[in-house]
Amino acid sequence: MKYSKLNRFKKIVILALVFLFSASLLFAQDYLPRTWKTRKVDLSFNRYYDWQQMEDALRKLEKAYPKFLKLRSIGKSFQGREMWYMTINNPETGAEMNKAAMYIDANIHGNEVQGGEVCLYTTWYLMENYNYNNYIKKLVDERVFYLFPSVNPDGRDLWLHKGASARSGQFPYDSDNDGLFDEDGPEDLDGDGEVGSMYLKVKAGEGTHRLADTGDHLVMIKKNIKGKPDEFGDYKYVGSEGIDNDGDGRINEDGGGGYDPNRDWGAYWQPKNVQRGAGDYPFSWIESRHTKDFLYNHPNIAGAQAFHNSGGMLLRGPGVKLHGEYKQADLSVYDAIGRDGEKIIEGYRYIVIWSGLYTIWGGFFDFTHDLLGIYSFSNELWTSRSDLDRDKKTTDEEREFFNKYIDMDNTYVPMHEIDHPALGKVTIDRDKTKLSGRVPPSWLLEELCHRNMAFCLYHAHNMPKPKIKNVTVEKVASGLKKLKVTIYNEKLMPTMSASAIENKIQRPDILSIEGNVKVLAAGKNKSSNLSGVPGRYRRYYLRVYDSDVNYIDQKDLKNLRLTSGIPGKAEVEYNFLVEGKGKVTVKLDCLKGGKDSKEIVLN
Ligand SMILES: [Ca+2]
Ligand SMILES: [Ca+2]
Ligand SMILES: [Ca+2]
Ligand SMILES: [Ca+2]
Ligand SMILES: [Zn+2]
Repeated sequence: MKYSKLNRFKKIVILALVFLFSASLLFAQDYLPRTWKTRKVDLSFNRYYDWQQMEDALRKLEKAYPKFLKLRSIGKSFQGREMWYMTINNPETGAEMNKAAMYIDANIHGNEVQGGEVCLYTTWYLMENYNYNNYIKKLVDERVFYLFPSVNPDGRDLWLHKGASARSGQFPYDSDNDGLFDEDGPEDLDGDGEVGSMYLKVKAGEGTHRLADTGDHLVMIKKNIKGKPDEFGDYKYVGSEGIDNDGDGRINEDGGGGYDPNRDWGAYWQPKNVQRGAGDYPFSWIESRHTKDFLYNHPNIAGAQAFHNSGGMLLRGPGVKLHGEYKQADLSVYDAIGRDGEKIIEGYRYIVIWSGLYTIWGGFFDFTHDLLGIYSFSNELWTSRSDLDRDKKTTDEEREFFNKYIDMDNTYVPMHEIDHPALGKVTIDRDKTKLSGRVPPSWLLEELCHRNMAFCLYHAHNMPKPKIKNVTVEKVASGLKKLKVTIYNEKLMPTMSASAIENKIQRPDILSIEGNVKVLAAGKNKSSNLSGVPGRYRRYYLRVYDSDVNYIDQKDLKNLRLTSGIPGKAEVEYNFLVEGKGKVTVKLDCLKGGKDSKEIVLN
């Protein structure tokens, strides 16, 4: 009896435990959308990551998804930070180099941080949704992604940690031409992670600023305004937060770096008397040299995005007027993606850099488009949401309302006093934290990440993907056969951009015949369906000869060099006159569109 009582007791305990356990499972449910039901890695996207935190988050993802993700470095930044990048590739569907790749980088301007979070979000989102979403699965299976959360990690950390304005990299640079390098940068004297402006209290009339009517910040005094008396200033601006390190009487006149790393690329480059911020020669800075080497070593890259901030723009090249407009075939690709981008990212405009923004000599995409044949965009991330009545104008009232009642004054930095080591009592007024203006409020960061990722995925979705659709055999005479090979590229981008063809900077695609046969002649069928190819550009594909094929005059007809690539949204047909029998493999090898092959047997 005793035994069975104990047994019953045990049963009850076990049942209770089972009940408690399932209840705890129930309570642990996240109630996320279906696709995130099994979220493996919990990351937040309402915050920013410094370089160590970014590395930690990337490692967490790599650990959770080891089959797809590889975190590697392209080398060290000037200050010795590893320049991490994440590769997303499914090895089961082929090697990296056999697929078209999408390159995404961010933060070349050190203070333009949020593109880093977009890269992190993209990695996370693709992985978390791979098993549940066909669009994502196809992209991950058929494409490769290279994500660089910061190509200027020194600038990123300087800005996030110390608040110092860090558009530049941190290679020593004599910004004020006094023979000393980076001798006087800003100091975060009050340790709040911000660099504010310093003011001294002076006699009324001797200042540059006065207390605002609200009493909580300083405003510049107004003078010489018709019908209004001059205002009296009783606060005098003395410089940005910091001390005069070199004792030259000026405060913070030469901080870390001082050049512009996005004026360093070897296309339409100009020296600093023409282009402010340029180095002494193209690729002056170690970070851009690492990036350039990576790009040259990855000719599979067909699409590129370089994130900046701010303004809400989808920028494309050229960076300078002198370049001239892109060729029609390339324009049609940019326009299609750019215009759809305006739908994907609310409030962003598709714009050409030199005409819509400003001239950039030595900018990133004159390099990637002209010298690497990569269709390239650059998004200027974040545009204000303060136009509350949506009349396309933002008034001060709307801005104040947004800040106060929507953002809850989250970006407000109260005016305060410090004891300055040289100046005594100093008022610091920064008005707003650095995490405002050029970056979204934290609660809008995730949306920014999602929409800009969506744009990059759309860009990647449109990368070339030619397939050998058909190989047919026609008997011409005894032992002589005509092979007809049709290749279909369902995507918008051609395997070679018009610019790459013209500049001759890309190895042509190769169509080869392998087997114990001899190819006597080869050519391209004139009736190839080139409906996707703009008229101006068709002459690259069609030449007039008195035959139904354009003969190809190459020494090695078993390895045809398709010097004009395979156009977008088009079907092309190549014919081979072949002598011999047996197994024949037709292989297509495109640098920017992957590889494909088909086997047939000739008898
Ligand atoms: Ca200096
Ligand atoms: Ca400097
Ligand atoms: Ca100084
Ligand atoms: Ca200083
Ligand atoms: Zn920028």
